[in-house]
Amino acid sequence: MRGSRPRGAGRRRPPGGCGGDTLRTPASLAGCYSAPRRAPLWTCLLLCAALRTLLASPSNEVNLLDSRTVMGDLGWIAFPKNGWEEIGEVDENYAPIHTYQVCKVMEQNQNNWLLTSWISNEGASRIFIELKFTLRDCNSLPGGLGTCKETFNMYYFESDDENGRNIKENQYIKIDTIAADESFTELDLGDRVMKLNTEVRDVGPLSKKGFYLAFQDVGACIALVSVRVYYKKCPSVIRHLAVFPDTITGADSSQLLEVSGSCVNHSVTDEPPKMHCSAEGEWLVPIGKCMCKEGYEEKNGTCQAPSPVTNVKKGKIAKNSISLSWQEPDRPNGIILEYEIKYFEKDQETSYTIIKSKETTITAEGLKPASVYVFQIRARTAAGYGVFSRRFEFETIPVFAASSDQSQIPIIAVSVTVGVILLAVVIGFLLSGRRCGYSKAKQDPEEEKMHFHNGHIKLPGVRTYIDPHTYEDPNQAVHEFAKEIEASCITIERVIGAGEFGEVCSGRLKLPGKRELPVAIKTLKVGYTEKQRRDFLGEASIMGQFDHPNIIHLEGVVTKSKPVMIVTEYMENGSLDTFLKKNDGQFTVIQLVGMLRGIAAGMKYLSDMGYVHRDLAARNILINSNLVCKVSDFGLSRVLEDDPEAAYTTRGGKIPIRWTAPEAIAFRKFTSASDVWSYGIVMWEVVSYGERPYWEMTNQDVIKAVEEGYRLPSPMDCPVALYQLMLDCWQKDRNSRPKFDEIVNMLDKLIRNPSSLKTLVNASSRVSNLLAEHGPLGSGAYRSVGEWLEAIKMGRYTEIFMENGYSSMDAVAQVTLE
Ligand code: L87
Repeated sequence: MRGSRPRGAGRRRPPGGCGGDTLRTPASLAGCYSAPRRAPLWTCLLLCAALRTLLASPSNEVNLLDSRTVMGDLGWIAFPKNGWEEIGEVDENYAPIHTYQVCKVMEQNQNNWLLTSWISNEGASRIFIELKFTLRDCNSLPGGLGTCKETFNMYYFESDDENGRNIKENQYIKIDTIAADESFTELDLGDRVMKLNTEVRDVGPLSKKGFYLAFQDVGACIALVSVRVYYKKCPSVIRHLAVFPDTITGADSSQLLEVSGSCVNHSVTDEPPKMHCSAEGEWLVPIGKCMCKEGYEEKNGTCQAPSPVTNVKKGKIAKNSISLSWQEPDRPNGIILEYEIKYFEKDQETSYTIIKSKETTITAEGLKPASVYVFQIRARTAAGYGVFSRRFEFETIPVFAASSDQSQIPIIAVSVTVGVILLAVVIGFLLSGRRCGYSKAKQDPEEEKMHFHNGHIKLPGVRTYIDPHTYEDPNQAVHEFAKEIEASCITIERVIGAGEFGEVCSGRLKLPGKRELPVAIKTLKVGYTEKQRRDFLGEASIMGQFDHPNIIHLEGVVTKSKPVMIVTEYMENGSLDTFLKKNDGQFTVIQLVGMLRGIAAGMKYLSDMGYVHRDLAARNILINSNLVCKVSDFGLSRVLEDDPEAAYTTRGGKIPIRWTAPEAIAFRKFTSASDVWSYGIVMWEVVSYGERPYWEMTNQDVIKAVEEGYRLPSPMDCPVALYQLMLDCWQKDRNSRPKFDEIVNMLDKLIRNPSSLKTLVNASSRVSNLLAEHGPLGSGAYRSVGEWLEAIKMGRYTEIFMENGYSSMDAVAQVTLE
């Protein structure tokens, strides 16, 4: 490591007026003095301290220049010649240490320039410059106070090649004045403290191939210990089975670059995966994912084919033949199309035979008697071949040993039985085909698809949600869509919540041949009624039909033993409302928009499937450690019974009033458009970090206020674009509300162009703790624009409104926030 190399010392005296100081040597730094040529003590101390504080650059920083690692001459130029000077130090390996210093604090009118050599920007358009330096405090310099300065200036000049160095001073562009007060390492020198400062500045956008840096001293006492120039990149990663390449960050310090990932080998996607590279070199807001192709399994960010065959048994062995049988691999990862059996005589591997078989048995014939044969088997799925099994060795019998022909009898018997079964299957298939045909004639095409689902035939590309109620037997529905898990595969660790049916726990799931997974588990408490069990498992029947990165993933159900359980992936950060309350004010707007984007994408998927959620609220969103939000809580009739927020309406329905669209409250018109209304409330909850919608107003007051056209006011520090989207979701006319795909597109646009999020709803126009009169803008309540403006203490603007054509409340109602 660079920082651990003990540095030697140079031979010069400290610059200018510093020479008279004598400093004591801390014992811990004694190692500095084993060097071949000695530097002044203070320089050595600084360098040792510098080295101790220098850490390797983070992986998202790419150095364009690091003065500490340049072995030869740096090639920097000082003018005038008696200004900046390089301390000709070397370390114990005689490698130069490039420290520049100047200390003309006693002389008037200093203008000392130090020019670097040309630095290529390697295609980056924003670069960072990290300086490590010491600056003497003028008070510590005897007699220097009059002219002494405590700052220096840094400049740059862009040029495509190395021919631009001899330009005039005034052609350099100033980056900043650097002072020594922000970040420093204190060096305890016994009787005094020396400060090694670190300052970082950034420059951009750059448009040429490279640049020069220049340091101007106007009379300070400086030692420039190191200069590191770098750019930032988002380092290549694999997320959700997509490879994202090394990406140089954008030119603008708030820019997010949208980067497309490419699916790893043997994986595919229907939503191209994307991520955003921030100016800080961090990957943000992952969107979409790739999935292993049928036949492949995800493992450490890659997809692999079927696992090897393990269990190979010998059958009948004769003098010229060996029969084998085996079991399907533990993880076939698809339908096994055939097996390939490779065999050869032991120690004769160069000459082998391959047999292909669709069965899990073969007989290798034409073998030599009394010889050992080596067998290896591999499976093939649509994805290709898996790896060969380990070697299995079997020996043929000698010529004179008998082999009974009786053994053929069971084989014939088995063949006949298999034949009869096959015939029965074919007849059954034909009969079921006739039933399908009959149904077809009666049903419309949409139902036909559903019918095919019910008939276990999956049509690719058709993603229509099936209401588990359509099943006569709910147990059939749950097993149609959810895997049965053996209770012994689950370890329950702790209780993390309570639901209407029982506790919610965290734990681990270890399925045979799979890696152990952290999971969440909903349990059905003992003493349940048959209806409760049906409703409880109904949620699993619904969830099991969904496969989307923003929908909580069902691992399976336990129904064959008690307690009955629903097992899902584990979301480390729990419910979104609690998580936001706990982390009030801690996220960037982009992070919040990323959360909202995820929820909208999940809801788009649900609405495309024809599923209406009815209880979309931050408490029903789960969030994982990557801040990915997933829609949760699916149910049939029980949905709302499970939700403590749900209240009985006058018509006897149980509805979470604050989250529900007026038409759903009034006449139970639940649609994806009413889910959009709830989505708007979730947006409000997210931006206000888990605040309760309509605070402590009663449900009755909320219904009344919303009916009268009042809407929640903008949360604090809310970008106008987000509040406008909320208001759009809360349009009274449900057909005027945006659709979820439009919401996703809108949020994507905002993420791509973060400056669009900079305009916040003006604090004065935010009606704190009062409901904003949006929609009709209170038009019902006020007869004229003047009356309305007076009421909101804006009467002085009446004339301006009139002059600009807003003379009626109807005209005013058309004004959007934009
Ligand atoms: O921290 C958590 N991580 N909590 C609190 C959870 C989780 C989780 O993964 N709470 C649940 N998780 N639930 C139940 C309430 C959801 C709003 C679920 C996962 C869940 C389960 C276990 C089954 C079906 C639906 C959701």
